[in-house]
Amino acid sequence: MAKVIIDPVTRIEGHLRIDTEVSNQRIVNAWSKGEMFRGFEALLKGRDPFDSPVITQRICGVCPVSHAVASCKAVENSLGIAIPENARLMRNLILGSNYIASHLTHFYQLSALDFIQAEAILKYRGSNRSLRNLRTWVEQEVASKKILPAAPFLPHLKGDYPKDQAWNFRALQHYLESLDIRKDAHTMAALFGGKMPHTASMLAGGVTTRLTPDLVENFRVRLLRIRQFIDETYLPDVLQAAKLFKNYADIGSGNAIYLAYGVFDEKDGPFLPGGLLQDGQQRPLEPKKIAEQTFHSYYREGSPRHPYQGETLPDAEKDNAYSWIKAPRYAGMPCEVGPLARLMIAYKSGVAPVRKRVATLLAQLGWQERHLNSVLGRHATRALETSIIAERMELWLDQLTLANPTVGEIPSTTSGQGAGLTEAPRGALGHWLTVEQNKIDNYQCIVPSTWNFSPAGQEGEPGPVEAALIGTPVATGSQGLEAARVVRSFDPCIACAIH
Ligand code: NFE
Repeated sequence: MAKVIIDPVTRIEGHLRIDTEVSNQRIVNAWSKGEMFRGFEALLKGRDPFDSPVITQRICGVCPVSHAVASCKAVENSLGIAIPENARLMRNLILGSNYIASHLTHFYQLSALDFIQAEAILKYRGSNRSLRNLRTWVEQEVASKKILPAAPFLPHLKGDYPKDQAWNFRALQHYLESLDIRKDAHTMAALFGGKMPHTASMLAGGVTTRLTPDLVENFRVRLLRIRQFIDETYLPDVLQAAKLFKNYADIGSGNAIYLAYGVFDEKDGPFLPGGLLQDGQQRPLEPKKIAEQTFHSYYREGSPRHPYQGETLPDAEKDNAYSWIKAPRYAGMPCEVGPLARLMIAYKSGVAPVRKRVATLLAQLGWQERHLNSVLGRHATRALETSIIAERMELWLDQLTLANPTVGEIPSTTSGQGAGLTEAPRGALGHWLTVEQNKIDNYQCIVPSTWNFSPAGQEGEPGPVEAALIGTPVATGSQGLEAARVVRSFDPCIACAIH
């Protein structure tokens, strides 16, 4: 049996190695390996709980806002703190801006090169050009329809890239344009968040940014521009990739057990609801069914633990371990989290804008629902969700009341236990916290990429990405491009996964 190993997996965040075994031109076994330990949970012990949104944001520079939201919610839940309406809306707007920046980066800067013939258009070897010069130069070359000489896009894995040069040029141009749009989304998060990538205004009890008309209008102008790019460029590019790579609507299918915690709080519950979707059946979320296993992870082994009882005790020499990522399970099951899971659950729950947009997407691509469970399905639902959330952000912006408070009362409670469940761009994110006399006694995070990139469980059942890799067809002499496409469709962040 041939082994194909990708180490490190590039164009992702963090340190990931993927091992595969190939037989008869199919992947028959796969191992997802988180290659680093960090230890945020250990360093939180003994700290003031109000410091935790500041500290946990540093888990990641890509999704810091979701860590801030989860952490604020965990502290608020443990100490009985209520937040005002304005704070709820501002958190939605900061988080929504972070989703836009994250999803655009994932498609254009991290994944699109899996679907673009970079060699043909980029043979340029000049190393001293700044990105801005490169952009001007690329635009001129695109306009004059010359074959481009260049890099930072090479080398990459060899494979079946499209010969359609119009697509290759256009996608590259959008790669560059998206950098400015992403910057705008980052700025929007900073307007309400104080700064980015790690916000300064989010704390347990609310958001400290002062609401002013110019702040709101500054945000609105950028949002309108971004919405145009999402709907007229990003979404059409993903649809075009789906048309060029039809086979990837059947490749990378996961175990179809979808989990979401719910996100973007509105008055009557989250805009995108939580739940478990298994065998097409939707069930309400029961957080007590969540437990982390460490059978194949480099942590001292014990029985599966709910995060309130969770511990993080590294053991680098452990037999049978192959990853620094723990293995979260829901009622013992590995679950896929992320935009696909969120939209499937919202779709089955009858969330009107989601139902309508998913139905349109399926019709545009001539897909059945089952095609969503694929490499292209993950890209398509991520792009669609970006559009749906950006549209909803206008409503949240209109609901702000400038004269009302943005921070609530902080009670004098000093002990308690609570959870902060939300959704990061990459999926279900939970922080669990126990406070004793104003000090953190235990803090555990279960992060989206921990779910998706988890190693095998107690019975040897593969983690979600491992399961999605098994069965993937590979070309003779493959360097691993097919596996990389499956892996990147989950948008890995291993810095988060091993926190
Ligand atoms: Ni580091 Fe994150 C998101 C969180 S990780 S990017 O989105 O939480 O899976």
